[in-house]
Amino acid sequence: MAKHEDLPIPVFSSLDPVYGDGTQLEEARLRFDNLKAKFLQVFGHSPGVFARSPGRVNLIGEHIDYEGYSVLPMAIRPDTIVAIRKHDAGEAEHLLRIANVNDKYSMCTYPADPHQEVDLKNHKWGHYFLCGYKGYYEFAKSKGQDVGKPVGLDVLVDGTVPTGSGLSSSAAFVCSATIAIMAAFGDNFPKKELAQLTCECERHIGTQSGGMDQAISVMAKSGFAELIDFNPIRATDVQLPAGGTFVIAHSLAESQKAVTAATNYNNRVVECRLAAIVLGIKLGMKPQDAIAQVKTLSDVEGLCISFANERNSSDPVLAVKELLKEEPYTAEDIEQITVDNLPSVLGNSPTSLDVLKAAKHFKLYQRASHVYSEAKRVYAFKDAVSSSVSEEERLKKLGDLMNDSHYSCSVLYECSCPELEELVKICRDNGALGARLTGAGWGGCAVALVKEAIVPQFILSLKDKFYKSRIDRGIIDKNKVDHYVFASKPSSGAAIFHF
Ligand code: NG1
Ligand code: MG
Repeated sequence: MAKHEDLPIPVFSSLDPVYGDGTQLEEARLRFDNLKAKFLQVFGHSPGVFARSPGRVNLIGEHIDYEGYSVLPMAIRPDTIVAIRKHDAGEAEHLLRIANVNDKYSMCTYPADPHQEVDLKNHKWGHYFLCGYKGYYEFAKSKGQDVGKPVGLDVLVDGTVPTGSGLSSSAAFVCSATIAIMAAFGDNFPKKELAQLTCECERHIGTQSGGMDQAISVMAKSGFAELIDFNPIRATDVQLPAGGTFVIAHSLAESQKAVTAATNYNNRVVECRLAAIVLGIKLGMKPQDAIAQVKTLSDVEGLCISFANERNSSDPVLAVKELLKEEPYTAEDIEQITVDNLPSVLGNSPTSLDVLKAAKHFKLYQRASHVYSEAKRVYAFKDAVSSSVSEEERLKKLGDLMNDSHYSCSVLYECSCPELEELVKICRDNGALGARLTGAGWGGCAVALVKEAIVPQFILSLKDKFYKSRIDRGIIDKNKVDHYVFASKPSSGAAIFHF
């Protein structure tokens, strides 16, 4: 039997295989009917095909995917649906017209040119579609496929993943866009190739992303979280203990990663890269070799472990503690070690140069300690899920690991914010076995592990202790609070619909 990740994206002619039955199916029907009607109204034609891809919540393994380490997310119900129609070669207009069912997002128009650059200085929501468009052409070309002359595309988008929430609205959009384009061209690729492709697509937006979000959005299976490995991308099913539920709660601080990349997300990617190179040199590599060969902390893990072994330990963090200094490094400090200037060390990539411009110093010790310890927690979490102790003990262990992960994100990686700290504390004070920020952080959501039996009471407590004061202050609408705090079971991955 073919492995799950080798299969193409499933193609359906009805909604129930993805949206199940009951109210969820009813809601999905309304969304698709609305998409069809609005598509006709905006473009004067019906859409040819639809693609959907879900958001995700990361249970553990934060800010380590881009360092090559495995992570453990699950897909959630909120998703993005893209309706698309490819123009015929003869049609006069060669434009990508990207509209949204939500009036907040006005139509974005681009030339139908796969080689255009994404205008990073002028961020627009439609840029995420362009990421998928460029990526599809690059991929098709690399496979030697003849996709003909670029033609116009009409596109209508309906997303229910809250933006800037750490639930990967961006990947849900990039994946559904790429898959819709692929389907409009009559193609279908294996999931693992799409996971890799969509990860590369999203980098066109200017974030030096790892591949977690796209991998889970493309490869998720209903009922399972997935352990995602990289190089090569692979997903292993993880069946969570039945007595626990994950509750997702929004801190209401929006984290606009594409806009703040130079000081937040990409800054951390650069710090990890520099930490890895410095470690490599301290562990005996020649500076020019370390610069050429070391890209991530996982690249020097072997050296760190050998160092630890000589001290009767197997923990790579020991090398970090002994070889890196706790005080932040200045650029000059690092350049003395690398014997080369930082722009050149980082290959003069434009997004890295933006980071260097914005950074005062670099916290190599803290970032490397987080990455190595978080990578271990992912495996400890996976082992705890399948261990033979009682469910009670398993849930407690999972909760403890989530709490440790949050501490590390907050103190060592500094990607939390006051609203998330408040929310995580409220979760723990009201019965959560563990709670942590999820996604990139600096705002967005927390995820809490809660015993199934107390979920309704737990959500009520959060509404009372966190959301009520925000409703009173007019920050959110009373009727929408269920969008900001909800329990979620693992949902299914991307799909194509032809009706
Ligand atoms: P969010 O914040 O959900 O977009 C981001 C990255 C992930 C991962 C996490 C941190 C993108 C598309 N996603 O997720 O790859 O690095 O942060 O663990 O950049
Ligand atoms: Mg994102």
